[in-house]
Amino acid sequence: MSLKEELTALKEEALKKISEISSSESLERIRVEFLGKKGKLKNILKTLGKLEPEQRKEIGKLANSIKEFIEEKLKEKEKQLKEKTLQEKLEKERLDITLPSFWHDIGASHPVMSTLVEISEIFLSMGFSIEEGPEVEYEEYNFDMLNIPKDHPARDMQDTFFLNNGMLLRTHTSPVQIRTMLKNKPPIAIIAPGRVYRKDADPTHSPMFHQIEGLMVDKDITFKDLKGILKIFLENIFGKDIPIRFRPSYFPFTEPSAEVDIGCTVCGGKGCRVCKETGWLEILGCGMVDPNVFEAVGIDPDEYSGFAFGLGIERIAMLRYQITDIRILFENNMRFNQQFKGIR
Ligand code: 2NL
Repeated sequence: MSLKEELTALKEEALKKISEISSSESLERIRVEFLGKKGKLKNILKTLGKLEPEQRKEIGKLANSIKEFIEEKLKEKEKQLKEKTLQEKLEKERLDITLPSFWHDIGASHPVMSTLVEISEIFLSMGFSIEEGPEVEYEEYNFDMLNIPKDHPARDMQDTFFLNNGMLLRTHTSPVQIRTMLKNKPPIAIIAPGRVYRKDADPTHSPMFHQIEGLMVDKDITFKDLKGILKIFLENIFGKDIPIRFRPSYFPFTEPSAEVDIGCTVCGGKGCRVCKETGWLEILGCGMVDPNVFEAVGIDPDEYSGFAFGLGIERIAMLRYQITDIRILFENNMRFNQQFKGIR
């Protein structure tokens, strides 16, 4: 056999063997068999030196192209093998995502949140909209513009969380109403629900609690509007026959101001521990927006009037669900939260 014939036969043999490869180990073995230092190609070329220069050049060229051809085929095979291995792996590790998962607890809405949502829905049904604002506030928005004097005890270090940048954690959601009045012209009818912060901690006070404040501003809003709206609200949440009374009170940001009581839901007005034998429960504070507040936000108090009110959500939730210690609301014990699932 001539060298040329030997090379062509080698090419055929390699092609056949490569096509039969089924693993990366045998691929490596075949590579060494044909292209290795002591491989078949090298073996054939041993006698190359005995040839005429002209022939040597020709055979050399042929040998080179066969080497490249085999390398190319090996590379192709390697790619096929990798693809095959991946497919096998994917097939073997297939996940059935339709299988049911492990059993786990189903959550329940927190009593404070279900109370907040229920109160919000009553006001939304009367045409109020919801406004929100930041919990870190300016002293101006939280106190000054609400006509709360610089020496007012509520500003005291003992009551307010002051931050070292001159700001504070809002002590009520009133700054949301201030921001709304700065931003929008009357008519305004909004509620502002959210977290508020005061340095207070005992069975009925938590340093973080939730409030809803309400504000209505337009021409000719009167105390009658305030009474009517609050009556609808209280009857919706505590029942159509709930006794309601307005008591004169004082807030720096309203004039006149009132506190609103309902007949004790525990004893029905006879007197008990919860109502401290008075037969009444304090539910919210309210009043007509003080002219100084209107002036601070650029609303003309001779042209417009309005009412505002504020209530603590935890207090209402505690009355509704007969909870006596506020702190249990913030333990986030699932067995506690589960008890109020679906209770209205
Ligand atoms: C309470 C009393 C109240 C307000 C909050 C308010 C807001 C603006 C102007 C005037 Cl921007 N008033 N809010 C008014 C009266 C009472 O809250 O006992 N809250 C728990």
